[in-house]
Amino acid sequence: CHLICVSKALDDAYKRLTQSDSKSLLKKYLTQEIYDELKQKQTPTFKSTLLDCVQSGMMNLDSGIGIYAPDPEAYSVFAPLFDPIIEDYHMGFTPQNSHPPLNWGNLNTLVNLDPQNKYIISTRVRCGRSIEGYPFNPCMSEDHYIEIEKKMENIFQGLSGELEGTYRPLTKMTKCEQERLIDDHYLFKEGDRFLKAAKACRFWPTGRGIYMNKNKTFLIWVNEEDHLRIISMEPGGNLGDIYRRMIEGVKAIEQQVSFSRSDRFGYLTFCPTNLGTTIRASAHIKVPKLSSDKEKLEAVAEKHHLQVRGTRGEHTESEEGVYDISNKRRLGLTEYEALKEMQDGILEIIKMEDSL
Ligand code: ADP
Ligand code: CIR
Repeated sequence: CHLICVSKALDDAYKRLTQSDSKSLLKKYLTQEIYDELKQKQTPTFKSTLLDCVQSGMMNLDSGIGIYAPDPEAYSVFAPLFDPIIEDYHMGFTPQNSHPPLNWGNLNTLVNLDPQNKYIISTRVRCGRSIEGYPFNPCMSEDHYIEIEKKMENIFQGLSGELEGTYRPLTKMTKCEQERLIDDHYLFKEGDRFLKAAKACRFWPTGRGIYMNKNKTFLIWVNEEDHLRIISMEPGGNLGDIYRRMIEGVKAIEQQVSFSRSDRFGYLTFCPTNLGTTIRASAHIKVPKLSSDKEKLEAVAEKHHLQVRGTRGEHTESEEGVYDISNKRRLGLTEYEALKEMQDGILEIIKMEDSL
């Protein structure tokens, strides 16, 4: 009965998608042939269906991607759909490719992107990690959320030096405190409709929270889109130092807990855009001349494999001319190469702005 209901809901949603003018990668790659091949399939352990993968993109026709993996097995069971989407987003990572081993690289080659503090307001590097033995959001029980949070609270108590800080669970924060932290770009927002439709916000706010060091330059998000988001950020453009701090954090956590990693996809994440290195290195940057024409900014960014987001993150608009510009691909290249791609592109953008 469950499968018949799923099948009907899926058929209806697929029809709406095909008739829409959605620009998502989901619409581009979910052909009738692939749809027919996958619509009866389920993952072996968690019994996730095609509907579980695509419901966010089908409910939000303005999605850029439109698909999430409800559990790690979904990447292989629904490979005929995930593979072309992954290849498109990560620019040529084909089913024959494998993600390289972890390589943080030589940090001394990463520079201050804006030593005169003319353009860059702040820089942030984040990575995502899933904890081995747990599924992704849509398949997690309330106990899973509580267990992961408890495990992390214990680990946080052992962080020292620059990483030393405090864990704040959402359940013990006022709305006002949360809003303040969101406005200041530290905390994840609540009620993301893309995540909600993907069933990633169940039992909210249970198990969700943020760890922050004293000066809020090192942060860890717990149980938002991924089990962990490990973040380093500070004002200015000192990319090398910001990256170094994130690496220290990752290494400290890794001593206490195992992360899910696959030979083909590297570190596993809920959204296929984050697979591999999972790294997004971003600058909050003001380039008024270059961005006087948004299309021109987008074109320059694309040429350098960068992505432009708004001031409050993905799916938001630019405020007061501030853009969030980051590396787009994270899979099929090393951690260092992802950082270098961001550095080279941002330096080029600054050079262009200077010359205008
Ligand atoms: P993610 O980086 O986790 O993919 P978002 O695009 O939603 O997700 O961004 C999360 C938050 O991080 C948002 O508040 C965003 O404004 C903030 N942010 C991203 N890059 C920077 C930066 N360079 N400086 C300050 N805040 C940033
Ligand atoms: C979309 O398709 O636009 C959303 N599902 C977000 C996709 C990529 N972002 C992400 O992983 N945070």
